[in-house]
Amino acid sequence: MTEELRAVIFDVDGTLVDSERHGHRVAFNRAFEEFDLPYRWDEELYGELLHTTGGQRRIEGYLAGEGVPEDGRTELAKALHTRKTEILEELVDDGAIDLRPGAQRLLEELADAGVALAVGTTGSRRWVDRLLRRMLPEVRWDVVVTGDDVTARKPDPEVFTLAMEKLGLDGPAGAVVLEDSAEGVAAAHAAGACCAVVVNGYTADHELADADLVLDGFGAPGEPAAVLADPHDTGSDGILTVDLLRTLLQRPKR
Ligand code: XBP
Ligand code: MG
Repeated sequence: MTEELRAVIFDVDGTLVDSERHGHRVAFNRAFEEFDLPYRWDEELYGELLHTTGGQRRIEGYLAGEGVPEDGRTELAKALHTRKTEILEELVDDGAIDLRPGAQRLLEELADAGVALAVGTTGSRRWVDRLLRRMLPEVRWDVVVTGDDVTARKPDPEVFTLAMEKLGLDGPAGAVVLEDSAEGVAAAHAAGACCAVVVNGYTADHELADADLVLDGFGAPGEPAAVLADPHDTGSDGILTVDLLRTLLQRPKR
């Protein structure tokens, strides 16, 4: 049976935008500084910390590793994360975060093709809404699910299951998830969805053997992305298009 492509669910951090190195990481460090804490996350350390999804969880796990006593640790992580979120909003307003090349092209093509557009991120609602409004003002999102809307973060599937439910899909068969990380692929597959990956500098070495397609970007005519894995033999030329996502959806069931 041919599956119809009904919706694409986009991860935000690392997928739609290059937000981690010069956005979130900087905001976490400024919050530490303002709280007179000695912690600073350099680019390399931050790559390891990214495996803990969700900013508050990331801080709390780090504080535990630094020997901060359990009593008061959650409260400190919460306060740091609240301030970090405010700082990130300022960075968004200052234009410190870039869209990934080709993301906007694909969004426009999908909208023209009548495919529903959704966001599924573990990031916080406040900055996500602000970033989408500022950086993609033309895009009409059908559904936006953030970390504030779920009880468990990726690799738990809840964010994608909820997005598909809100999209009104009667199952994952008509949806493709676009992700950048191993945690994202695990979440998408646990939700039963097809998952294509556009890796970035932080996720190029992630374990992505389960992904349905791996490119190192969205690609553009004349500037294709590198095809790093094409397990379903789509014959991708390195440009993520609506047709490629439709082809991917016809993959054999796992
Ligand atoms: C992104 C995250 C987020 C951001 C920080 O994961 O884990 O926590 O790094 O945002 P994904 P918050 O791209 O898999 O959704 O501080 O708002 O959590
Ligand atoms: Mg991501």
